[in-house]
Parts: sequence; structure tokens; C-alpha cells
Amino acid sequence: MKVNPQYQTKQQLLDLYNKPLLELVFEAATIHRQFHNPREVQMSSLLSIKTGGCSEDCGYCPQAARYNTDVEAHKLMTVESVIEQAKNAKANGSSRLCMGAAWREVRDNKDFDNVVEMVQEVNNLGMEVCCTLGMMNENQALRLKNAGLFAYNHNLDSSPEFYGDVISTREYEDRLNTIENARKAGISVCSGGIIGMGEAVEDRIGLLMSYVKMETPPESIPINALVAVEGTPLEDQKPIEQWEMIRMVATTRILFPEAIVRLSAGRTKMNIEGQALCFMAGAGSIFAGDKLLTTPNPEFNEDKEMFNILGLLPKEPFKDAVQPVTIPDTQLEERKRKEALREAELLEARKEAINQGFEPRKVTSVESL
Ligand code: SAM
Ligand code: DTB
Ligand code: SF4
Repeated sequence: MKVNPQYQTKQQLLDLYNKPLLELVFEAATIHRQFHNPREVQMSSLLSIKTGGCSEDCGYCPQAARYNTDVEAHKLMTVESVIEQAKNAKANGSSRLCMGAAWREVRDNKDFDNVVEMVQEVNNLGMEVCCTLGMMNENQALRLKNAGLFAYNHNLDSSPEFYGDVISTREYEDRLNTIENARKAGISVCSGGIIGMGEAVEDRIGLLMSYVKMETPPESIPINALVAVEGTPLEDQKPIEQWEMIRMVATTRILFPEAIVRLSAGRTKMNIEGQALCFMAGAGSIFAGDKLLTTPNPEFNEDKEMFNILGLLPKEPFKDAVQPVTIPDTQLEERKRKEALREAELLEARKEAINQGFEPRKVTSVESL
């Protein structure tokens, strides 16, 4: 059951969201137990592989170049450092790595080739690999799929009606197209939204209705509470009450019984009791590690203690699906072949020069140039 047939209309969903809290949690917990092991919670680590300097104007985002935030822009990480971070996340109990890039869209360039290689390498570590790289076309989605990508995260963020109040540089329709491209390539879809941006409850329900309308709703639905970052247009938004997170998690759980509902950004503002109610109401995953993409998150040890207190168990990778197979990427292979050839040619030219008595000039100081 992808969508719960009991809830078809916006009004039915609004009534559900506004139900007495414990009734709502009970209904969600009952459904959660029918479709999932309630003790298992997936720990997923986020890694910002390319940070800041983004051209978009998403009002919540500290990585948009146009806002004056403390985020320092960094170019794409190297494949080696991504592997190191992935191993570290795995050693701390994470079964999924989500790599995020502050891009408007994927471009067919060397950086993307490197991302393809990152996906291959992390998949080889036996972790579920997720990417969130902005908009992408079908061919790019296929390359990621063949590299071994398990899921693609692309959020709709809010209802179509409220979306324009927060973002103007990308249309809702663009987002739906990217989700469709991931789907067509056979990649599992992770898509959700943010609450606490000043939207009405109707907009939270409007977000969920967008997923109801899809032929296949997402397998994974992250629910983020806005992290209000200084310098962004939403910096003055008051933090939402954790009861709202619980209601949103529960409503999402009831509506999409098979999906993994992710208790995502905003946990530093919640206590263990509030998070416990989210797990009770069907949250099946958290982001683990002391950093989300650029903002703080509870430390691994704090979460380990919470898991102990609540009797939760970290979920193993690929429990509900098979691990994707990595297929060699012809573009990446071709680039590597050309690079190796160029390097060999340079080495040969250098040897030749030495043989002919031309010592390569040693640069000892800037003045000698
Ligand atoms: N640049 C890509 C894109 O926008 O599709 C991928 C990275 S972007 C940071 C991924 C998601 O993080 C956004 O769609 C948004 O839902 C979430 N996000 C970003 N900033 C946030 C914040 N301050 N609070 C909560 N969620 C946030
Ligand atoms: C999602 O829905 N939440 C994550 C993940 N998908 C990529 C991102 C949260 C980012 C919070 C703000 C930051 O740390 O920059
Ligand atoms: Fe750029 Fe993504 Fe941030 Fe929007 S959410 S500004 S696209 S990094």
C-alpha cells in the first residue's frame, strides 16, 4: 500500500493532522508496526561534497551566494577524502551516506565525473549511497544509477502555493521533472520538505498532496524543521514547536505506510522525549553525525545514548532492497585513460629533454622566474 486509501482529500488530511495529538500518534504507530520493524532506525550521514557559492535564492539556505552567512565556499571534495569520510561514518554506525552539492543543477563536466566515481567507491564500501545535487536530466540520472546510486534526494520543500514565497530561481515543475528523471532511471526517490518557514498547516498538507498525486510516491520522505540561519531571509523565523514535527511525521507515516519517514534537520532543538514520540509515530531514520550539510546536528555519542535509552537499533544497509550493481562508466574511464596518456607523454618529453642535455630549470625562488 503506497498511499493510504482512507485519506484522499486535503480536508481529510487536515483533520488527520489536527487530531488530538496522542490519537494521531497512536494511529501512526499502529500503521508503522504493520509495515516496519519499530525498533529499527536508519542512521544516515550527510556529507557536503561541494559547499556554498550557490546561484539559487532558496530563502532558507545558508549556501546561497547572495546571502551573507558564515558558510565558507569550498570546491568539490576529492574522491579520496570522500572515501575517508564515508569509512568514518560507517564505523560510527551509519548505513547510508548522503552527498550534497550546493549546485543549481548537475553539469556534464569533470566535477560530475568525480561524483560518479565517489558513488562507485561508496557503493563498494557496502553503504547505501544517496546524492542531492540539484536538478538533473535523465542521462545524468542513468550515469548515477549505473555508478551504484541507491537514492536521489530532491525536496519539493512545501506546497506549490507557498513555494514561490521562498524560492524564485527554480520552479516547482522543475523539481517534479528531476524527481521523474531519477524515477525513470530506476533510482529510489527521497523527497520531502521543511516546516517552520512561515507556511500554514494547509501548505504542509499541500506538500504531502503533491506526493499523493505522483504515480509512485517517494520511498523516502525527509521532514526537516527549518534551521534558521543568520543572514538568510528566514533568519528571524521562530523555531517551530516539536509537537508540529511529531504531527507532520505522524501524518506522513499514515499517508505513506511503506515509505521511510526521516526525522531530518532540526533535532538540536528537540529533546529526547519529542524525538521518542517521532519514532513512536513512525520516523524510521535520522541524520547522524555532528553536522548536517553546514549546520550543527547532535553528536554520534548523544544519538547512541538516545538509541540505548529508547531501545532502538541502527538499521543495516539494503534491508528492504538489493544493493545496486556498479557498472563501469565509459565517460569516466575515457577521461582517466586520456589523463594517464597525457601524464605518460609529459614524462616521456621530460626524459627526452634530459637525454638531449636540457636540464629542466629548477625554480628556487619567485625572483628566478
Ligand atoms: N543544492 C541542491 C538542491 O537544492 O536541490 C541540494 C542540496 S540542498 C541544501 C538540500 C535540501 O536541504 C533543500 O532542498 C532543503 O530542503 C534542505 N535545507 C537546506 N537548508 C535548510 C535549512 N536551513 N533548514 C532545513 N532544511 C534545509
Ligand atoms: C534533507 O531533506 N535534509 C538534508 C538532506 N535532505 C540533504 C539537508 C538539511 C540541511 C540543513 C541545513 C544545512 O545544514 O545546511
Ligand atoms: Fe543552492 Fe540547494 Fe541551497 Fe537552493 S538549497 S541555495 S539550490 S544549495
